[in-house]
This record gives sequence, structure tokens and C-alpha cells, in this order.
Amino acid sequence: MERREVSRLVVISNRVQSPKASSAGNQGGLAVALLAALREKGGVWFGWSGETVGAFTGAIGLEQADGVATATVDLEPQDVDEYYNGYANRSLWPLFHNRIDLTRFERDFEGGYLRVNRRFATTVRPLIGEGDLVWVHDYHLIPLGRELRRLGLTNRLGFFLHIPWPPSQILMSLPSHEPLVRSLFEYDVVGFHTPDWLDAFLHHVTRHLGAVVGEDGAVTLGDRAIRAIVAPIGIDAGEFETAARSDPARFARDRLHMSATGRSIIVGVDRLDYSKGLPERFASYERFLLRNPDLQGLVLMLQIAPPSREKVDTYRAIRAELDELSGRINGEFADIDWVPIRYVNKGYPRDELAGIYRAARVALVTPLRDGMNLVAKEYVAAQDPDDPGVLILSIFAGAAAQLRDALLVNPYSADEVADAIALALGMPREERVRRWRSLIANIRREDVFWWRDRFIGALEPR
Ligand code: GDG
Repeated sequence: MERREVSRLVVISNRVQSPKASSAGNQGGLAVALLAALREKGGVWFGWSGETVGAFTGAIGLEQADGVATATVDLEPQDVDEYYNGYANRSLWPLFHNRIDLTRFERDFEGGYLRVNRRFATTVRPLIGEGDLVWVHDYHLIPLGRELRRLGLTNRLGFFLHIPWPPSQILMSLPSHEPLVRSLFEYDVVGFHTPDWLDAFLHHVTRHLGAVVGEDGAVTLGDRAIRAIVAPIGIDAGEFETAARSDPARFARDRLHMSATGRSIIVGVDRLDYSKGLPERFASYERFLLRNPDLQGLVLMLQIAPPSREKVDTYRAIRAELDELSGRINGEFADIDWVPIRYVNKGYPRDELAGIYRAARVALVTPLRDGMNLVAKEYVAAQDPDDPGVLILSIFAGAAAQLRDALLVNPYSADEVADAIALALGMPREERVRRWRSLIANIRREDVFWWRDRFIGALEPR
């Protein structure tokens, strides 16, 4: 057998992004970066196909496109209910976003989560060669490392959490939180977006599990020592800056400008998710309109919010709440030739999205809690360097740790956000340019390739 000079990369995540989507321009930055790494190093991306079958078989669907191999597996409907819609999106997601009020704890969910993690491990195990680096993504697959170790895997194993790490008192309301957290010690490297999420993790494992942080930064629990690192994800800034100058972007921007008839556009783009602070955002905008009657009729807010996770009741509830709220605000303020909020429940191709960002004088990125938030970075990258818009950013988005020159706000305070909107709309060009230059410098430097290399650099054997 041919000896491998360099280690291959095996990426494992809940869902796999098909390399075919990249030619259609539908790929997010994460997929672009991981596919590029897979292309360079060779290897495979493994995950759920998104399809269901009557009974789990473990049969792998292999695809090879554009120099990258993807391997997918179908799940049973019960797996999807308990693992994906259940434990991942009704237990872990709300809890890790501090929404204990929306969190459901069910033994069946946990059972399904562990079962699917075991199924993933057994299915992907034969695809992993000696010396391959294995990089597991996100909250769906926390115990996967442990399941792979149980099957005898000794490779370097890394885990990256894309969402926040919760405070201990919240985490501890999760039944079986302890084995879940302990399972992270089966990895070699565990990564978070920000120092805050890392600190919360370190606090928990040292205070509640007796782990010890060594001088070299290694975190030891029992006979396992791991490295816990900060690696903030970025975007493919170059690609997005180019997209913003493309024909489809220009077309979308012109269409929006024409329909706005000279009004200043305030944009929001979010998956329809309760963590994104959309009702609070609408209420802040309403406060701004009330406080600035002279500006009524001169601004409009465009909120793009493609629905997500519609099988989960809390997502249906937030959708109904926003329908009601946007309708009420529009009813209250609209005139024969003006509607204050355009609320759109559909997604747009990436290049058109770049044009929409560029058309907007202000972006409102006001999540109540967010691991990072890539929309903030995309908005900045899409701006015209000579006449850029202003980013209003929640202090509770991971991105606030890097984007210090945004207008940072507390999203729970309608007054504070309303003030920031007024400030942004009146901000002189010189200040907009100064802030934008500082933001774009960070976004270009700490891009998605920098993030990937930082993580893989920590994972590679030394
Ligand atoms: C999780 C974490 C972390 C949205 N609408 C459209 C569209 N989008 C794209 C955006 C952006 C992506 O979806 C959303 O990314 P975010 O980072 O804002 O949020 P999550 O989906 O919650 O992602 C988050 C991220 O993982 C990465 O680690 O930053 O904190 O929660 O790229 O552009 N894309 C298109 N049309 C739309 O209408 N094409």
C-alpha cells in the first residue's frame, strides 16, 4: 500500500454540504473552507444525508465531486425526531442559548441522541485511515469522539462548537450533563469561537469536574489531557467582496434601491430563530419611529428571515409572534405610500444577498446570544469602501469580540438600539469609512481559512 506523506482530513458534521452546491453559488463560508481543506489534504466529509429510511442500514452514499469525497448515511424517522428535532434542537440548542424556558428534557431525546452518535461512529469508522485527522463539528455530535474511541480509534480527534458554551448553572439543568461534558475529554482539541465561551467551559470543568489547567494550557481530567482553544470562525472575505460587485448583486441592489425611492434601508438577515432577537429588534425599530417622527417615511426596515427547523414547536411560535408584531407595527405607522417593515420569509442566493447588504445604510445584527454570527461579517464585506454602511451589533454575538468598531448595543434595550439606529443614520461619511476600514481589516485577516488553519494547526501532531 502507498505510504501517505501527509495526513488526510475527515470532517464529520450533522449535515454534509455537497461540493456540487458550490458551483451553483449556494455555499456558505464554512462549507467553502472545509471543502478547500478536503481538496488540499484529501479525505472525506461524513454526515447525515437529510433523508430517512424505514430501518437504519448504515449504507453509505459516496459522492465524488470537484476533488472532494462526501459520504452520507440515511437515518430512521425516529432518529430524526429524537436526535435532531429532539435532543439537538429542543434540548441543547435552547439551553446553550440560555433559553431554559424553551428547553425540553426527555429521556427519549437523549436515548436517540446517543443512538445516532453510536450509529455515526460505527458507520464512519471504516472510512478513517491510520494517521487521518478527524474534525467533528457542533452540538449534534458532542459524544461522537467517545463512541469512536470505544471502537478503538487512536487518531487525533478535534471538536469545534459553533454555538456558545453556557454558564454552569444553566448547563447543570441538563440531566446527564456530566457524561456529556466528560465525553469532550476524548478529543485532543476542543475549539470555541470566543474567549468568553472558552472561559465558561474551563470554569465548568475545573470547578465542577475537578479538571486542572496546566501552565502549557493543557486541560487534564483523569488520564486525559486536551487542548481547549479559541478559534473564531470567519468568512471567505475575498469571495464575498467579489460577490457584492457581481451582476446579480448589482441587480438586487438596484431593485431594492428603486423600490425604496430614496429612503434609507435598514437590513436584518437571520434564520428565523428565537436566539436572533427578532421581536426585540422589531420593538426597537418601533421605538426609533416613535422617537423620531421626522424620520417616519424616510427609512424602511427589510428583515429577511428564512424559516428553519419548522418541525419544532418553538420555531412555529416565534414565526407566529413575528407575523403578529410586524403586522401591528406596519398597521400603526404605514401610510398610503410607505410601509415601515418589509418582512420576508424566504432566502436569496448568496450573490443577491451581497447586493442587498450593499444597498443597506444600516445593518441590525442583534441576537440575544450567538456563537459568532456570520451575517455581521458578510454585511461589512459587502459594503462600498467609499460609502460604507454602519453595522449595529449585539454585545451578545461572538462577533462582538472581534468587531469592536461596530456600534455595539444591548439588544434587550429598545432605547439603546433605537439610539444606535438614529446615530447610524446620521453618521458622517468619514466616521463610517474609519469604522469600516477597521472592521474589514479584521474580517480579511481572520477569515475562514485562517480559522481552519488555526484549528487544524492545533490538531496536527506535534
Ligand atoms: C451557527 C451559529 C455561527 C441567511 N439567510 C440567507 C442566507 N443566510 C446565511 C447567512 C449566513 C448564514 O446563513 C447564517 O450564519 P450565522 O452565523 O449568522 O448563524 P447560524 O445559522 O445560527 O450559525 C453562529 C455559525 O454557526 C458558524 O459557526 O456564526 O453563531 O449559530 O452565512 O448569509 N444565505 C442565503 N440566503 C439567505 O436568504 N444564501
